[in-house]
Amino acid sequence: MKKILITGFEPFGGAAINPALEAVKLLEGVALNNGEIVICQVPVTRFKAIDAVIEAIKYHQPDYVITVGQAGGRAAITPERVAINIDDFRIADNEGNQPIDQPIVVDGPDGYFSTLPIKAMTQALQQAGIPCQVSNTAGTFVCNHLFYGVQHYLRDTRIAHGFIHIPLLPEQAALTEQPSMSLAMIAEGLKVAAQAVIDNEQDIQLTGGTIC
Ligand code: PCA
Repeated sequence: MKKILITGFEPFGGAAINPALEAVKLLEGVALNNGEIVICQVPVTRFKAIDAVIEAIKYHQPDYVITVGQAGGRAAITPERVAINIDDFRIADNEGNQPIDQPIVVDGPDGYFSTLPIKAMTQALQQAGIPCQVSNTAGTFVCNHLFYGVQHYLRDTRIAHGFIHIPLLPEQAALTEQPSMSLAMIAEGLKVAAQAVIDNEQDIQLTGGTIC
């Protein structure tokens, strides 16, 4: 029986909700084939986000960790390929921090790849009828910060970790032309992704690149 920790960010940038937190709340205690989901809530702050997830890892002792955040403008659920060692915040975090070009870990490696089977996750969601694409950038805000920091913390362990960005909810996008996805589909997508992690020790070969 595998334990998978799925974390969700709190609202940020003045918003009232974050679909990541709403979806993760729906997944608390959900049973998978050969697995179960535990969750944790994460503040959108440069100096607290990583520690919140580390505390949850210590408490739950999971086999796998999926960190989840909102990505306005994206039309699909997007497992991230890589985290980079840079904080360059276009807006302030929830405690007013707005670093420009600061390393997340001084003298840390430039980047960490996801250690989750991102192609298998992507294919599983697509086969379930849920829009999903590999993403090759998690940005330079708190989501990338958390992805990098947790990957750094777990670098010498057997615990696999990766980050997934999700679209806005329809109610968040209602007054705009931005794409959105229902909360039910986002939650189902994260559950399918978690099952794919448990089912795929090795990743599969699937095109996930882009041409600029
Ligand atoms: N999305 C932001 C931070 C929190 C969240 O849910 C990001 O993509 O960095």
